[in-house]
Amino acid sequence: MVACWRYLRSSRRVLGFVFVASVIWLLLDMAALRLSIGDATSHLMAAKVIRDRELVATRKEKVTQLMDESVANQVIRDRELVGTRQEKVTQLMDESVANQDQDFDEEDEKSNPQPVKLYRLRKKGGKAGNDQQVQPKLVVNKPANLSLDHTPLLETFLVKKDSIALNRPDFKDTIIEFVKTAGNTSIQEFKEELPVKERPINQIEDVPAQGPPNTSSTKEETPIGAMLTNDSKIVHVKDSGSIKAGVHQVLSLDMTASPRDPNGVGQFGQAVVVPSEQDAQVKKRWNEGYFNVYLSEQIPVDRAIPDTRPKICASNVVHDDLPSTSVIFCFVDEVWSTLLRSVHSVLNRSPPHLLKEIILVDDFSQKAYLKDQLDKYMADLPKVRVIHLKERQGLIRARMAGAAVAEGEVLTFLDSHVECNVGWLEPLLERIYVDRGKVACPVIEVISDEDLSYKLVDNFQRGIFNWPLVFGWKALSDEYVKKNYLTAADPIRCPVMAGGLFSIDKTYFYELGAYDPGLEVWGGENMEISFKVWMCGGEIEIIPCSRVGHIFRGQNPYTFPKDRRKTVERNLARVAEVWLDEYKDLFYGHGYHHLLDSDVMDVGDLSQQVKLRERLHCKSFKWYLDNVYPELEAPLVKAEGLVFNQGLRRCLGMQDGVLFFDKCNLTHQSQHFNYTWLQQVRQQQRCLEHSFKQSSLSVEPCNRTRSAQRWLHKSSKSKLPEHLIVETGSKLACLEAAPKFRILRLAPCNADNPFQQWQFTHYHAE
Ligand code: LR7
Ligand code: MN
Repeated sequence: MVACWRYLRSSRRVLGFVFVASVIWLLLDMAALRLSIGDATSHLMAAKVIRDRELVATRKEKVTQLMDESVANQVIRDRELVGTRQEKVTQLMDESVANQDQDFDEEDEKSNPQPVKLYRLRKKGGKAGNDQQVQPKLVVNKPANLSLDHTPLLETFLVKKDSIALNRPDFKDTIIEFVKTAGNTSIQEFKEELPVKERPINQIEDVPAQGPPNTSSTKEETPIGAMLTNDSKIVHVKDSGSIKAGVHQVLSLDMTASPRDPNGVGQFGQAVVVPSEQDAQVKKRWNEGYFNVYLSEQIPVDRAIPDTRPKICASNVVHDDLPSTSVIFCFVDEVWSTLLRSVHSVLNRSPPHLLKEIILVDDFSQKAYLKDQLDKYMADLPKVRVIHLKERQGLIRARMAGAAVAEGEVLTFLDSHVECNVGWLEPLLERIYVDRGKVACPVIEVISDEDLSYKLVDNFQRGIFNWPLVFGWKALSDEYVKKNYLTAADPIRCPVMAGGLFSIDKTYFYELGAYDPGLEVWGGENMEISFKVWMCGGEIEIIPCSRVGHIFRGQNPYTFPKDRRKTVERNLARVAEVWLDEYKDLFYGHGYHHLLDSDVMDVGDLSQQVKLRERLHCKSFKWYLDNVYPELEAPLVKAEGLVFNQGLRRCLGMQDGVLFFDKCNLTHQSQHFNYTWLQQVRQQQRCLEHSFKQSSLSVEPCNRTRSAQRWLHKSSKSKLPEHLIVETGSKLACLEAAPKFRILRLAPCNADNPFQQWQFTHYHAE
């Protein structure tokens, strides 16, 4: 028993030992296992971290990319909205500011008969009130409706607006001092040009003693936008505050506000009826300009005209450091009085600091008064330069001659029989300042060719074209105006411009390759520049707050070196060839087939223009139609689908150049044809051709210049709309399915023969 006990004891010990040992082993094992697991995990973790980091990085990239895009889009939207918001804010302010302004004026007048109200825009870092440090550039007597007040509400808006101005790299140093003298509305002095330095932007400071309340201290960092963080929190994007653009209410300068001769003929733009006994004189001089030249000569060259701007325009704000402009008038044999009235209207109603010069380009006029007499007259006017071209260049190259010598930052082209209205210039320059890719056009108002009255035109008109590239005006629909909350002052995007009156950044004009110098004399250049601007990244806008009157007349009062019609058509064909891609068929198809005949028309070398379009990476004409002018009907073909013969009740087919008839089946590509704008019956690159002489038909490679491939069908001019007709001289023949042999042939046209009647599946246009 004892032995057994001993044995057990010893075996118990052993067991105990074994147990303890295995526990220790187990523990060690677990530790080792844990170590190896930990090891593996850390490897895995490391890999995961790397992957995660990569993921985060790409996500971050994507997020920032998206954010960038959305910010960029926001900036674009903001730019569009600026005008709208600006008007809305100023509209709201309108009354209160006007009242304030009035109060201020009255107070000023009582206490200070001398210039009293100083409002100064300073260089960043300039000290308020330290007048010695600031050299005045321009002293302007404040016109009655010019508010220089600086209200907190306006300030809030300004901060928002600054965010847009930040994009402009080339802010120029501008120090403008406005001095208000009660009752006097003219420009007092043009003191001194300050050297223009490169610097970020102006800071607004007010002169505390007599100036408007200093709002800069109360100005808070107003959010200019908001973004969502990853955890959906809103973060305000704030203006850095370091860069502030100065703005002012648009200058309504008008030197003719109290005209020299208020009783002058046609004064204030009023209609004049010439007494009937002077009819003969009116008639005699009419053809000099194809308007009432006799009456024009009696109207003061600096007459006043009514301020036709929408009411809200006068209180709009624009930047202080707008670019300067060279105004370019090209003319050939322009009437003396209208040319002078054009020039004076610019001098009298443009802020002098923005008007770099007026360039008159005489396109080899034949009238004697446009030589020495003109030079002498203009020599007495400030800033006017006259260039006499040595030979007739035509309007397009004359404009380029003017641009070549222009020194302003912006080119402003005007016809030579216009009258610029109050406040016309700043709104145009403002748009270019906001975005140098914008081409800004004024609203073109009407100066009557008969009574020379200045007529207000409707708002919301935009420049459009119809085929074959015919310019026209079309009002935006009420629905569109309402839907987009358009105010009467909002810029209107135009598919095309009228051509004669617009401002464009000078460097941008040259980046676009200016005008196609191959365009002759007159016409089509408005289409060229419009397509070029839109397709190569710019925009064309009408600015309703800028208004310029233009004498519209029935005929051109100058000669065309070649036939007028042919000149214009050739210019348009150049434009179509360079810019219209496959849509040029619509141009030629709408009555200009003859332009395809190289014997009749030589459009000249287009290689430079084509290269330019490639170099600028301009978008397609399809893009232009989809994005800029979607309202235009522009189906690429007139009709398409199956070609059904009424008599045979079968469809035309074509396979390997062989024509046949078959049961109609839309799924058979061999039965699909197009009826093109060039009147071809076409399947891919093959066209149905006729030989009139031999009364035969064949299938040939399509060639848009071949009249043998033209078939008249569904034409409003034709008495046989269902027929496919060929015309040779005065003879007609019709396409017929010969019932017996089911073949195609040409036969004398017969209105009642169903075998000569054809129907395409879809008609897109007549
Ligand atoms: O060989 C010429 N050389 C010139 O300098 C032929 C003309 N010109 C001058 C001419 O003296 C005038 O000042 O060019 C200017 C324009 O000629 P207009 O006034 O005879 O043209 P328009 O007003 O009948 O025609 C419009 O279309 C033209 C197409 O080439 C030009 O783009 C014009 O500038 C343009 N006018 C306008 O856009 C004003 C509004 C008319 C509308 C709609
Ligand atoms: Mn004109």
